[in-house]
Amino acid sequence: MQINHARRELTLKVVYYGPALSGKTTNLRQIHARSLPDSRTNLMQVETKDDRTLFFDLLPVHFESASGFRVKVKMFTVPGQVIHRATRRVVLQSADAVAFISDSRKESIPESNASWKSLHEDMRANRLDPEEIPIVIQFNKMDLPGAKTAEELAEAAKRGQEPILGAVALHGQGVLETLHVLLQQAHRQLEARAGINRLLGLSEEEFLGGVFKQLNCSGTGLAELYPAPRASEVSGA
Ligand SMILES: Nc1nc2c(ncn2[C@@H]2O[C@H](COP(=O)(O)OP(=O)(O)OP(=O)(O)O)[C@@H](O)[C@H]2O)c(=O)[nH]1
Ligand SMILES: [Mg+2]
Repeated sequence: MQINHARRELTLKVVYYGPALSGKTTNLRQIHARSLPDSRTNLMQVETKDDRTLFFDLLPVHFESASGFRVKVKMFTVPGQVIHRATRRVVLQSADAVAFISDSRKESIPESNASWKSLHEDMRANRLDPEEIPIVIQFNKMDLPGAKTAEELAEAAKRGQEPILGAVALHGQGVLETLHVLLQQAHRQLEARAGINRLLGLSEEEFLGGVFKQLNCSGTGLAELYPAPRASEVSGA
């Protein structure tokens, strides 16, 4: 987290980490595709070859808090291919929260486990305490044969301390839900660490609302919490 009091700006960084081809870029693409036209920012894909991330992707979301702070949430993906380890470490620097995107097929367990281990090493190398920085796990690709079932995810969630969500990122399922839990955890951690509720007058509800009111949540588990604006509101009429 960066706070610039002079410019009244708060910047938060969340990072999508995980093994190669697990669907990190797909998550960001889906969030971008659901941005409402008035607030849509660019999805930056910095160096991509044959659809593989070579450096990082970045999707920023901005909003103004009632207390007059400009809040920026920057979502990054790391390159998952094993050879890009040094880049992953750089991208992970000063993350406020991490979404670990795993391929839920059983044959992918070895890659997922290796990536999970390397996440913890990369965090420590960046002086990020994995006990402190929130990590949310997404089991993606649940549409494919051999994927973990919802029951197996529930079992895994009981065993570990991190929140676990299932997803089919390719079809947008579970993507906004993962982001919601991720940002909720990020706010709670910043509240515990810096008291941003009192410091900046930014409650969890306002923080999440600031981001999710810019996204079309229809058809997701968040639709009731963040109903789609009426057409007249979108066009500003
Ligand atoms: N069937 C299926 N395919 C998916 C899903 N999510 C992503 N994919 C596909 O998996 C491939 C890899 O997705 P990416 O989002 O590029 O993966 P990545 O994690 O960014 O990969 P790297 O950049 O190499 O680390 C693409 O062909 C996606 O379309 C899903 O939920 N189901
Ligand atoms: Mg990628």
